[in-house]
Amino acid sequence: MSIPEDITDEEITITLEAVDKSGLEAEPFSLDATLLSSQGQLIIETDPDQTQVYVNDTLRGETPLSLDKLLPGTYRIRITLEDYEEINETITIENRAELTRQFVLLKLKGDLYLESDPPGAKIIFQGQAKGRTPLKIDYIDVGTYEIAAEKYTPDVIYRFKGQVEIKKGENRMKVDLFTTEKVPPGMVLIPEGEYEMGSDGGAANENPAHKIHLNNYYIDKTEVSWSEYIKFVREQKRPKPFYANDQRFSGKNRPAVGITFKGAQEFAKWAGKRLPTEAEWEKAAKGEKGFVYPWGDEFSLGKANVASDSDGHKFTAPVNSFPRGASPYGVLNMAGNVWEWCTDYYNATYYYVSPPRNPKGPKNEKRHVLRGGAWNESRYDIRTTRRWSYWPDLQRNYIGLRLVFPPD
Ligand SMILES: [Ca+2]
Repeated sequence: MSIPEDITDEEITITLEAVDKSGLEAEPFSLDATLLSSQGQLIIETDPDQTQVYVNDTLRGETPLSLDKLLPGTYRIRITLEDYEEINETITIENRAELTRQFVLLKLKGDLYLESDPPGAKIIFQGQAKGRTPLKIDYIDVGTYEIAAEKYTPDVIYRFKGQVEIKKGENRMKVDLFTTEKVPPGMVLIPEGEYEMGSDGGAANENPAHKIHLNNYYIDKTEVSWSEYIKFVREQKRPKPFYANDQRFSGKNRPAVGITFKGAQEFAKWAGKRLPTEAEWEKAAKGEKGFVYPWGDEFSLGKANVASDSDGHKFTAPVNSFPRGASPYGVLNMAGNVWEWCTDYYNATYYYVSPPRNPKGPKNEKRHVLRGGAWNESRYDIRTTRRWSYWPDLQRNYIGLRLVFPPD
């Protein structure tokens, strides 16, 4: 008998029967023989799966893949997946071997070179700040990414938002900072960076001193004056605030007082700005060196409006007074004159749990933060780290506000 050469099954069974030719009755007997083919099996698994597997340049399917009935020999295996490094491997299949091979595919990488017009823009790649242009970001998985850029100058904010596709190797992108926002007049840029908030001395609620990183923002150089606030009141047809008619506090260039927290927020919205966070307020007041008073570490009469007539003001002073008491950024009356609303809720121990970047205050408290002291306070209460708080709906003649930009 012959066995066909193209057997493809793993085994075949041949039955042989013997016949006695002598004519005598004899017990027939049979013999079972099993012929095993010499084919092997190769199982290919990959991470990630659904890769395409070529065997000797012929596409055989996607992983996980079982290649059966391979004759013994050497095979060229190529594994491909878009955006991944290709794998090329030679695999030898032995007689009747059952072989499982696993492969990990590596993502293709690219480098991104960024420039911008104007240069010096902060790049935010997938939500993370990466540095300033010109900038190189190394070894990025190929793919499409969100990219944003911003540049703050004293008068204008430049912004960009878009996507970048990273291909293998070198990628170049010129970011056109096409969206511009004009900074409202009378505001000062507080540059992005770290400062020390709070104090290890002072009152318990000022503890501990801790490092805070803030993004760029602008803050009003002066407290909001009656002339600005009355404009808002007229435009919105609101009742005129009580103290606007009180001679002790009235006058176009004096700070608006008796403003509730809600009133302050509504004014801010109308002005296209917002109230500062407590952290923003304090940095603008004390500078990167962390002065006790906006102008330095020593109190001195004549640099702020406090509870003393010898500074020239029994009640509120004009918002542009005391230029010698300006903070390192040139912000006026951060000590004395009026307490200023901050957007944060107040919690005496918040500094122990505050996040290190752009903190926004605790949640679910009742009072809001006030900072800076007022015309009726002592030198202790006008320190840059001094914290106070108030219920949001009360109107007091020693509470006013100043605002920051941009609103979000
Ligand atoms: Ca005074």
